[in-house]
Amino acid sequence: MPAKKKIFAPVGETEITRAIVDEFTKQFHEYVESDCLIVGGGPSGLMLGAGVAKEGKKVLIVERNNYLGGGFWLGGYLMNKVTVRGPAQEILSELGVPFDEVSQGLYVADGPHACSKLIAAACDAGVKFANMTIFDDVVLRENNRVAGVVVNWTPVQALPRQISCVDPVALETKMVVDATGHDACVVKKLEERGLAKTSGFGAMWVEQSEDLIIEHTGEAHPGLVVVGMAVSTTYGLPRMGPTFGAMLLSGKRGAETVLSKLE
Ligand code: 48H
Repeated sequence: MPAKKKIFAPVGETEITRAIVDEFTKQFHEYVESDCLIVGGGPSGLMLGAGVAKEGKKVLIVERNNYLGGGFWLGGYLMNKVTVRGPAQEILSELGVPFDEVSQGLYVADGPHACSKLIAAACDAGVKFANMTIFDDVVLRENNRVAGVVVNWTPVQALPRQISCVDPVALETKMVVDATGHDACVVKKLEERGLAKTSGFGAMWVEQSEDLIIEHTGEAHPGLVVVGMAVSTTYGLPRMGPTFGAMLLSGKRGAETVLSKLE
């Protein structure tokens, strides 16, 4: 039954499909080369991306899921209150996330609010995203410098082997960032090739782990910066459990490292 009165612009299916395909292709074409390519769109990757893109650099985040934010939506234990220890509440303030101080130096915010503000900050800074895209391998150049990543569509991985022989594609960049959390996928790929060593994250000890992560955030291999939980996995540092201050500050520290390398 036709509508009595048309409210929406007279645009049909063909134009909608072409808009998606053309705009996606235009962006993908442009971001085949970037200044900084971050693998993983969790809190550390988003913070790093926002910090680098804010300085006018071309930043792409590759994320295997269809959503961004990683573990930041939930605080822990399937409960969506996120905690940070001081001074990380200053970042929540910068992002415009409301929070309460529940005891001296311990701050709590709503996960969805904190996560969506952080995603918005990355988008506002100009970060672009390739989601449903999974890291597969590194591109190596002279002296084994990491010069890009090899990626595929995430669903390809889920296909049975006989029909999943879909070759991946490569994206070149000036700096790669491993922000893949506990998996530390990029560092582990270098380890597979005998170029790095990971130790696996250690047992929980919040009062040590967060400082250690910030201390170890930085270039782990020429062309590769490691941030967030991937730092713990790389260097065998204790885990911190359901608190996110080190993820935010590690992303911020990682952005400074990337910017200094891009100089
Ligand atoms: C593309 C990938 C791939 C891949 C993974 O897990 P995250 O939230 O990571 P961080 O380091 O920013 O934050 C960690 C925090 O959420 C956490 O879990 C804490 C603090 N735990 C403490 C503890 O003691 O356990 O995000 C990583 C992102 C996710 O979105 C993944 O989907 C994505 O990386 N990712 N993307 N290709 N191969 N692997």
